[in-house]
Amino acid sequence: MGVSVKVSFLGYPSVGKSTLIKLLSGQVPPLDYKPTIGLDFGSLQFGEHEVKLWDIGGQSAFQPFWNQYLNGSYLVFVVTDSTPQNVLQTKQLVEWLNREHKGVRVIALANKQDIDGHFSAERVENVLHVPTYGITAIEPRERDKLYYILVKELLKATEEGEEKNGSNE
Ligand SMILES: Nc1nc2c(ncn2[C@@H]2O[C@H](COP(=O)(O)OP(=O)(O)O)[C@@H](O)[C@H]2O)c(=O)[nH]1
Ligand SMILES: [Mg+2]
Repeated sequence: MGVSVKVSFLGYPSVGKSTLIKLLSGQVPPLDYKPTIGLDFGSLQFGEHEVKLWDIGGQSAFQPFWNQYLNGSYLVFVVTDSTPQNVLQTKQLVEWLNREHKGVRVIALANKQDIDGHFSAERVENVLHVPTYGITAIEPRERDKLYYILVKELLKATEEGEEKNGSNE
């Protein structure tokens, strides 16, 4: 029987979290911006497993809830819109995650790579110090790319978990 795996998306408003989740879930992302109130969800099948996608608002007003929302995540995608200002803000989210959720695998998505003046994935990675992938969530053709990033990182998270268990024996 398949298991259910939780993957969280954390980031400031309007960086593209909901659009990324819709893209992964195979829905056509709407282009008009509808802010997510509280929490949003998506899901996809991965073999016999279900991957639950949690969309977590990064405004500091919601910060008291992050611990509860992130609890049980197998993987956390931190999303930035790749503008210099947002990349710097997002660094604080990553630092908070590293402090509060030490064990969890954190990956950055440098979204909106189609916009002029964006930071490349490499530049974002140099600021955030976590593995970073460039993506354009409004481009339906990027779905496969995002899907393979997710699969690759889920496998890595599994390997890391097994290594940790092994070293404890
Ligand atoms: N140009 C561009 N716009 C995007 C991209 N991803 C999302 N958007 C737009 O940015 C706005 C906010 O996206 P949304 O997913 O709602 O952000 P959220 O607040 O992080 O959930 C929407 O108008 C999206 O259409 C992208 O890769 N490129
Ligand atoms: Mg949203």
